Formats: sequence, structure tokens, C-alpha cells
Amino acid sequence: MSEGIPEGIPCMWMRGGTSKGGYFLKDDLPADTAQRDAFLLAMMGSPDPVQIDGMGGADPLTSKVAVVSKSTREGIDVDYLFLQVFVDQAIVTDAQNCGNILAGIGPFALERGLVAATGDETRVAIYMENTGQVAVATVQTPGGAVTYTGEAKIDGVPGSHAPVPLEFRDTAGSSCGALLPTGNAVDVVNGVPVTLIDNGMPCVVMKAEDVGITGYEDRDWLDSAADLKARIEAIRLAVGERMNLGDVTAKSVPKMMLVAPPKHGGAVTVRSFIPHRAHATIGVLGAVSVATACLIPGSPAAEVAVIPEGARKLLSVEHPTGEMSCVLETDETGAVRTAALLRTARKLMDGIVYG
Ligand code: NQM
Repeated sequence: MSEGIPEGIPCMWMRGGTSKGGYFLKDDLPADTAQRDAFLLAMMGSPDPVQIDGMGGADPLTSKVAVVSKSTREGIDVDYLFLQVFVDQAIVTDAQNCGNILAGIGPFALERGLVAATGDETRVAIYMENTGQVAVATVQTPGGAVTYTGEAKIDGVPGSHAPVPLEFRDTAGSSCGALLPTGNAVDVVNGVPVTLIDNGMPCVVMKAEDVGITGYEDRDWLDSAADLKARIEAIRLAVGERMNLGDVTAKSVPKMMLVAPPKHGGAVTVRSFIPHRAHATIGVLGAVSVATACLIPGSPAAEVAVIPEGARKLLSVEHPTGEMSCVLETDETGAVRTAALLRTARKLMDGIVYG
């Protein structure tokens, strides 16, 4: 590595939900952003479609980084910055958050002594630096130590693990400044009716049938559908400015969400592009944003969704390999106030990673 960039840095490799990546203490990484990003690209093996010379798994879902520090904010335990390391381009971006990697933050903070266990369960308040919002994770800490073993199952991850429930509050407009940045339930972009929405993750939600697919295709099929991908990317580039995200050419947001009626008793079916590859499941905050779109009268998602009654709604979002259950609490106007989801996490490796 060049001058000023350390060769090796302490790192814990973890699975968080259906993603995995490197978890670092902020103080261990170079303070200079350019040096930090040069190190992260080198240690992941990017840019290279197979990331053969690094830790990345040749998939955006396994090319992720968490930067964690003890928080000085009132009522907050730790600050979490998420970085997406692109696989085949020399880009490290903080333009998006990640609710899956978030699932590992509480356990990591406990493991590194940033937070003390408070009993058999420890609630960790996490400030998400990418969006300036707060999440609370509940970590299993029997006898005062983190455990990763348990009976919780999430689709997309084999086996069962300790539950890590995540709670979100006030996520509307996390990156776009408003839940509906154009103020509309529907905008028509390149002839396709879409909802431009951000309830924790900027998303473009459209009916799968409006872009010529059923919405029940698998990941491999979607990833090989070059015409579909080009059409969706054209819509994405067209809406960046309208979503207050600027030029999104080199950004991993907005995510593209193709919805269809549920097939397995859930609320809605989704196929997501994140944004250039199809997601194997669905992102956490991506699911919250799509579920929220389903509650907006007149939106394309509302046309295909099956919505339960009541202020507290369990919305099962069906995805290519199962479903993700989102519990949404709505206020008297029907607006989403809080969201809660179940994730699991696991420590995979603790050591020194080399750039
Ligand atoms: O939406 C992938 C993931 C994510 C993001 C992506 C996520 C979220 O599944 O909160 O978790 O959309 O790039 O890890």
C-alpha cells in the first residue's frame, strides 16, 4: 500500500442479516477518506468482478463495510457508518444505509467493549450516520456475553441463530428529505408509473408487469435480463435529481423495486435491483420503504398489495428466496411511525485484514 495507508487493520468479519462484510472500529481506519477508501478497495479486491485478490464475495451483498465508534450523542450507544464497496468499479460510497449489516452492529459493539451487557438481553441504540437516524437493536447476552446461537430463522440464511430484533423510528425522508420527495403518490417516468419513496432507503417502486415481467422470476433470470436492466437503469438515472439524490450514476441508490401480488399469503411480492444486480432477498430498509409504499393510496404498490387491517400491521414482503416480515405502526393519518424487523447475525472471523 502507498504511504500513510496501513498494511493491516483489525477487523471482524460478520454476517448481518442476509449480507456480510468487514466491521471496523473507526479509530483503526485512516482518518483521511481517500486513504480509507483506497485501503477498503484493496482489502475487498475491487475493482474486479470476482474480487479474487481480496475478501469480497463477488456480490454487492458480500462487499460491505461497517465503521463503528462509541457515540457522544445523548441516549445513543454507538455511531455506525455504512460503506458499500462496489465490486467491479473503484467506488466506495456512503450514499446509502444498510439495515442488514446493521444487525451485526450491536454484537460487534459488545464484542469490542464499546457497550456493556445489561443482562440476558442488551438494547443498543445506534446512530446511523448515513441517514442521521436511530435504530435500536436487541442483542442476546446471556450471562453478560454475546451469543450468536438461537432459534430465530430468517429467509435467505440457512439454519437458526440468536434473534436480533431491529426497531426504526422516523425513517421517512432519510436521504431524500421527504417520504415522497416529489410530493406525488405516482410519477410517470419513461412511460412507467412509479412511486419515488424513502422510508429509510430511497426506492423507486413500480409494478413488475409495467416493465414486462411477472415479478416472480428468480435472481439468476433477473441478472441475465439485459433489456430489463437497461430499462430500469434509465428510469433510475432519470429520477436521481427528482429524489434529491443528485447525479446517481456512481451511487448505489435509489434501489429499484418491482412489485406484484403476493403468492404465499403475504402482503406483496418484490424483486429488487440494488441497483445493478438483483437482490437475493431484499434489503431491510428497502423492505420498509416498499411496505410503506403499499400503504399509499393510488400507488402502483397499493394496487397489487394485500394490506391487513389495524394500526399495527404485519406486512410479509415476499422475495426471491422467502419473505421478510415488517411490523409497521401507523398513526391516525395512516402514516408509518415505526418499523420493526427480525434479523440475525454471526461472527465469522476476528483478526487483521490486509489492504
Ligand atoms: O435496505 C442491500 C442488504 C441491502 C441493504 C442493498 C439493506 C437495506 O440487503 O436496509 O439491508 O440494497 O444494497 O444488505
